[in-house]
Amino acid sequence: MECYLSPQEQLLTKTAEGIENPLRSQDRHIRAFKILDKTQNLTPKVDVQRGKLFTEIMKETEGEPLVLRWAQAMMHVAKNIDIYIDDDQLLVGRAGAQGRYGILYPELDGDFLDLAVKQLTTRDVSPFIIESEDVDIIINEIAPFWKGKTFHEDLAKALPADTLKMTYDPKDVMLSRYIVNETASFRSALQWVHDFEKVLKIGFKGIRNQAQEKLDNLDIFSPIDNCEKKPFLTAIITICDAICLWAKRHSDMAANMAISESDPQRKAELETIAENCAHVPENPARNFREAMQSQWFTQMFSRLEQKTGTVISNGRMDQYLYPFYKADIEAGTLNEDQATELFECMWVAMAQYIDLYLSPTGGAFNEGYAHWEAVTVGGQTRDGRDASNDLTYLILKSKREFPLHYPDLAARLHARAPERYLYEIAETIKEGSGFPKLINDEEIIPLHLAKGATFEEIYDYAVSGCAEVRMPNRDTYTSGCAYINFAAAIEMTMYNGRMKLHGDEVIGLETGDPTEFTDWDQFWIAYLQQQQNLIKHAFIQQYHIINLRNKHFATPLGSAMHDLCMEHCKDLHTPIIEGGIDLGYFEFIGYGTVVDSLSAIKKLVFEEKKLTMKEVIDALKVNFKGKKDIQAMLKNVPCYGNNDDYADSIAKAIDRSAQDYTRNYSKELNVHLDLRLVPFTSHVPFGKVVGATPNGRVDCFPLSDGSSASHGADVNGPTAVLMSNFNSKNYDHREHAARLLNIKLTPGCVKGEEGTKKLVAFIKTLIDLKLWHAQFNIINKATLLAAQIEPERYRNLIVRVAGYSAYFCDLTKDLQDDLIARTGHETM
Ligand code: 8X3
Repeated sequence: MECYLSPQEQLLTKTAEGIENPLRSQDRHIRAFKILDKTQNLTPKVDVQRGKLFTEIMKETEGEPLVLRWAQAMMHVAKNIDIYIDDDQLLVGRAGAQGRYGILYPELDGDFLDLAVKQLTTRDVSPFIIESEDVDIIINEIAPFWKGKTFHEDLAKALPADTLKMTYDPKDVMLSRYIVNETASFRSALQWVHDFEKVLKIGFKGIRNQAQEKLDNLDIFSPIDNCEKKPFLTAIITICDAICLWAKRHSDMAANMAISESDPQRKAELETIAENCAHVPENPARNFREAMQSQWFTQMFSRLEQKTGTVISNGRMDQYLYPFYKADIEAGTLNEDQATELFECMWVAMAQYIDLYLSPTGGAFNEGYAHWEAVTVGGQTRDGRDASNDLTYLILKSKREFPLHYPDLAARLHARAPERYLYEIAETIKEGSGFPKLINDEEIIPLHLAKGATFEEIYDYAVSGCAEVRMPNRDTYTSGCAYINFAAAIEMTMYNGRMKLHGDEVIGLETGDPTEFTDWDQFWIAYLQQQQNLIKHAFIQQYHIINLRNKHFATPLGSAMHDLCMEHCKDLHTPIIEGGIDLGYFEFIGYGTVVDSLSAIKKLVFEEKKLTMKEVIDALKVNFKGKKDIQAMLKNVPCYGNNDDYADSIAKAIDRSAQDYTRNYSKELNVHLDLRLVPFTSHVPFGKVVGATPNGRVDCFPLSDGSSASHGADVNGPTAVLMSNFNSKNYDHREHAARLLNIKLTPGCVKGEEGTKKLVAFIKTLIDLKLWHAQFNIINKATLLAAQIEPERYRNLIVRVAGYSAYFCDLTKDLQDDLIARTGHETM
């Protein structure tokens, strides 16, 4: 059979044959390709400077208000960190060394530093290079200060024993159990989008002036004003000065380089860089180039300030940059190609910052050097009109033409999205590297209105993470959330509170010996009790995380850009900020695995009585060895992902029960702690701790991901997958958030104009069904298998992983196999 290749596959094939990509020589792309060629395949380096400089001030300032210490530390960083102006680059500002690099945030989980310096260079997941003198700095100057002071250690101490044993190995809290997995200790906040528009409009000078005015008007007799507001406002002034100083250092450097530059073109570029960096981000941007530079400085200084999940997202770039773009185009000072070149300079700079995880668990959650600074395009304006514009299309085009896994492009969808927009999205998806991901206004807007947002705020949302969204001046920071292994709840139901991996240790609830259950209801109730118990421990974790968080983290830069923080003089890490909405989550991992397992038990054991419970358990215990007939029967039941009401109604009931829990208990934590189905790559390590499951899945195999079907279980085509997602949602509840949906199609399935039309129709169905998110891998299985055998030839193959894309060859074999095992639909 003919194997039709996606444009990405065609390009890889041609490159391997020595045929050059013609786009490389086009004016708008030459520069970015040059930078990319120099950096793309480098193993990332650890840069210790941020960790070292930050620690120096933290040592000196113990006892002072945290927000002030943080701002002082950032001033120290701004003054002393090495700065760079890379060859060919038009945008400047790096958080670390040249090439691909990661930086240290020892305040989070620096207790892993000793381990990390030993393992980083050789670990399977996302290895890093680290120089021996930097190892010395870590061991002698950074790690000793943080011992006993990190957030991770404090959290482990705070957790009650029964929650601890779900979270970490009680004997060694460095080891995660992957049952109820906290993620807060490897990110100080989940993810974020700054109000970049504010920076472009008033500059940090404007924000500083606001803080100064407030400071001047404090009540000198008020203890709150003295003890809380004064340090906060002083920190805001310090951080505004720090970022401006850092930018000015770049300006001086560019001006000096220009003096000695002999190439007239580069000399002029350096002079422009010097001029731009002298003006922004301190002042309002005067043109498109300055707006891009201002945004990029803000983004990178924010990276230096702290680890905000893996993501400081770029927000709605096609909206806040558009006035600058339009004015420059009309004035004739910018053309489309120059704007494209600037965007691509940003994309290649973005790709060089790698989110470095010290803890092995953090690494396992984020395979493939994951980070995904989403750029949001499209959607609706603040007053509900279609928002697409020339920049929307320019960014989509850059994504089709420039082969890179950054930025993580997110396209907002809505019921009145123009045909051209949907068509260009479909064409971009067909390119095959997983962009853009689709985010649906029709689900997100009403849901956030129900959670308290105004129309104006939520119409202006931006994508912040894999699939999450933020309202930059209404949302408040959200802690990293708990990832719950619900396939473990199935095991606990099968083994009366125990898990195969942990032998006789009672980990869950002793809900009874299932071989004694006489009807489905007994089994179902036992499962729900296990599910509820795991959620309970997630909420207990979250309680402690919320209470500990602002003792460990402050974000003066993030707070400076947030209206509510500035109004109330409170750091963004404050648990409750008046007027804010704290949208937190707990994560359901293994949805498809659980639904199909329950479906198999219900049908085969209790309804059709083709198997006894003992036969199922015996087969699971031996990992189906010699029991292939039973495994086949277990797989051959109604499964989630096929628009089959039998399975989908189980899925809906599980979803409802989890939402009922949060409906009852979120309020007392003052956050919306909602049900979410977004796994990153956690379904792989979570699978490793779960033995064979009643859906026929073997020991340690990855769980199903997000709200996708189990591997190979979806046999009725991709629209049936959408329908199962729709069927299983409880639209009368508001206690849910993102569902990440991976769809894998063969390139032949969407071939040609006909294929584009089919894909547009598919997207329209998704909008109609009010599904939150979907993303695509358009690839042949043969390509993935070939890339495993000949990685050098496929070094630049990009695949959609979780809420991000990555180089296939940067993934572990387990994750590669997981991607290969997902159903690749051949027809739509
Ligand atoms: C990606 C996953 O947990 O950072 O969005 O939100 S998380």
